[in-house]
Amino acid sequence: MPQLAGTEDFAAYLDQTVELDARLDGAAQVLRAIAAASIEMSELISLGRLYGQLGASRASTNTDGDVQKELDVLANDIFVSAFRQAPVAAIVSEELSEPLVLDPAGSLAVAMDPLDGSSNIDANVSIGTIFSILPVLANASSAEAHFLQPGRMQIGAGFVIYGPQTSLVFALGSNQTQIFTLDRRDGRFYQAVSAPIIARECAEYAINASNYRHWDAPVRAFIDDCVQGAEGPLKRNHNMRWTGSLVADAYRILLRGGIFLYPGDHRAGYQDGRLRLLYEANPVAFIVELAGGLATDCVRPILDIVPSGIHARVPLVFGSAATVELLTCYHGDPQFSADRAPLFGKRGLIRL
Ligand code: AFP
Repeated sequence: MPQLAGTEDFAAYLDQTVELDARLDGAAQVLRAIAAASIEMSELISLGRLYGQLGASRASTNTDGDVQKELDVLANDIFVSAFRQAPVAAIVSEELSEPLVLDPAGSLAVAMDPLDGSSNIDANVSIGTIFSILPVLANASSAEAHFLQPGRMQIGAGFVIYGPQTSLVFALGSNQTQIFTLDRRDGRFYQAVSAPIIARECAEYAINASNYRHWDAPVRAFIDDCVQGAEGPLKRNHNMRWTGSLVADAYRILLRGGIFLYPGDHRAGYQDGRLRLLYEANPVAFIVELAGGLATDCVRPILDIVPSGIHARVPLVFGSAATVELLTCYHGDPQFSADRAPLFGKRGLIRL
């Protein structure tokens, strides 16, 4: 059997991290529980239809109003069981309308999307589990109160991506983002990428372009400029990717840069976009910022936003810092055009 590729295994990384900062011990226990549950999830997902109609729709709907898939509900059950092994006081899940109280003496509150991208299950496209770890609030008036903290308060966050590799992408405390990949030969996660740094600029954007007619003018103007390529104000050709799976787009952007946009739009119910602040935008923003990128709601940093509710939606833009800042310029000045931007570099590259 060839030598295992990983240089450091997951347990050793967590032990070292907690040795350096004991306050992260609870969050490390949550991550161990997530890693164990994700192996079970990965095996189920890899069987696809052999396991049954994982992508089959149920009669029930989730908080998104989306019809729940068999695997959505199964994933929720698997991770709820896993969190009972860690000091978790309460859980918020996209699949549960209300917070679920686990151990009232627990020190942590965990928000999760147990299975993101479930519309891709039957398409054999990468899907994922997204999680956010918060400290509980002393004397909280309700289980919900723990979750109405800005994302800047997260102790840890990240996602598991079930794709060609099953990888755990996370950050703990102020430590840089890490990517650990499951080696099925021995059932352990090994460090695959340590502290990825998102390229400051990019020529690749991710957006569901079919919604063009619904976007606000600044988003249309930015995408128009990207589409104009080298002949346009950005003076460089761009590429587009849209996987329909947040974790897949986030993983790609972590490794090769880019900008992801799910803005609010004029469709009924989409004024704040589609993605959820607590268990989609905040976790992604946490690991993106610790990888040198930025995450906003087109204008404000995601991590500074105080949630209005546990299932609140938020417009989400994240990725290469200079490009995210450029998009903010389009929102700041209705007449903004990149080629007239005071910081516009000679070589057509943005100097922000
Ligand atoms: P599902 O979990 O319903 O498949 O939604 C996936 C998602 O929340 C996120 O992963 C994608 O980036 C986004 O929705 C795709 O949204 P559109 O289907 O509107 O493009």
